Amino acid sequence: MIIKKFEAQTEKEATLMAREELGPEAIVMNIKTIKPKGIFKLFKKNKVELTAAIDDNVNEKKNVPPERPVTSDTKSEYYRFGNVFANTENEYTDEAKNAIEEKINNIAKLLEQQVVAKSGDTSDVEKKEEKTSEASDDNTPEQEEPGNKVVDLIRNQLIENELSEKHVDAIIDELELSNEDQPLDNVLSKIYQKIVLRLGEIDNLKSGENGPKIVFFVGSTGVGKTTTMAKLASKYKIEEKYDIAMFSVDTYRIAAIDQIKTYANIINTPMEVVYTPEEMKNLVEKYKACDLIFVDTAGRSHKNDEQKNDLSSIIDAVKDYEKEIYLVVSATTKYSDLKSIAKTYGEMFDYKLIFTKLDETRGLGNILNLKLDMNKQLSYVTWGQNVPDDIGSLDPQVIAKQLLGGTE
Ligand SMILES: Nc1nc2c(ncn2[C@@H]2O[C@H](COP(=O)(O)OP(=O)(O)OP(=O)(O)O)[C@@H](O)[C@H]2O)c(=O)[nH]1
Ligand SMILES: [Mg+2]
Repeated sequence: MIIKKFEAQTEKEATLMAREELGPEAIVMNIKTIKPKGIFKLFKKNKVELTAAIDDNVNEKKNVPPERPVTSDTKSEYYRFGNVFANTENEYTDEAKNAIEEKINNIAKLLEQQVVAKSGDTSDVEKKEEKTSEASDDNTPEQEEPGNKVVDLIRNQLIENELSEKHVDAIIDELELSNEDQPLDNVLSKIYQKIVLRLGEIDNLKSGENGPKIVFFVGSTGVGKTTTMAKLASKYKIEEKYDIAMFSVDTYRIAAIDQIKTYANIINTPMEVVYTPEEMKNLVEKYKACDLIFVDTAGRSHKNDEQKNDLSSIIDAVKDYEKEIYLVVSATTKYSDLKSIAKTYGEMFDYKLIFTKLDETRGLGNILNLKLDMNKQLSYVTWGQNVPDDIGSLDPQVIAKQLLGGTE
């Protein structure tokens, strides 16, 4: 996208100038009246400054990441963003083109808002106008400040979506852009790719190779551990036809056991309550013919040492088996808490991250923040209370697009 300002005596004249230079496709983004400044201002007429933009269609198609399969969850809110940069034979699909256009429109709208907001900021504007009028008194042409409006805009967008400034700046620095305005598509697709790469590989849960795999769901109270486990258990039992068992070590509350019993009954799968590490060992032995054994744990405060020790001893009891530990965190939790939770659990064992409640927040930057700060693999995301529908593998392309301002 090329963004240019045109100054003329009238709006019509400025529009004609923009059309002549940028062509009939140019979009008018902002028009403002410039009052003359300086000692001769009484003798001067108001001017009109028109900001126009045009998409220059410079797409760096070669840099576009390879096509990824779209998951079967296309009907859900989360996947409504589509596979934006999917391309076949280096050509954008219609869907991709529309999505890019939509994104550019959104960012163009944002830009427009910023231009309008800036014109309300009188101190800045006056300083600039003073400079302009001095310059025009001298008959020297106005010098545009060098800089990357597009990069600034994308930077703001990422920070607004709660990606830490240090990560945003690291991504932008890696682009090694010159200090000149860049085509929007070009910068967007480069930043998009950097984000996708940083989100990393996403593995789906697999069964054990030699015997059952034991899958633990751990995390703070109320983040969605039981619901997430029920979603995955249903998918693996019904869609993948796996042999599964469900355990609950959430013995703090009777209601928790009932909750998991209900899910186990619906999907017709065995369910056991585990009270001690010894029982854990014996029950895993009992269900060793299963592909997956899902283990729900009590929500616990990561600050409570006794609860942490209970959990560690349950996990230790089955150390000879293949296992996967999912730390379930809510995307709505503030970042300092997320980091402290992730750190505490990291001191006990290695884990993969599941982010829940994506439907309750717009700022998904914490997903990437946590991934980068903790160096833990991302896995699933959930976006609602429906079992088993509202879950899917995290799609880095979808998250990257949302971080860059993809619309809902
Ligand atoms: N909006 C939304 N709600 C969710 C999501 N996942 C779970 N919930 C809801 O969050 C609440 C808590 O879910 P649980 O699965 O019981 O959470 P938990 O981590 O097992 O809770 P404790 O066992 O008490 O620690 C329930 O009302 C769920 O329906 C989600 O992705 N989005
Ligand atoms: Mg629970």
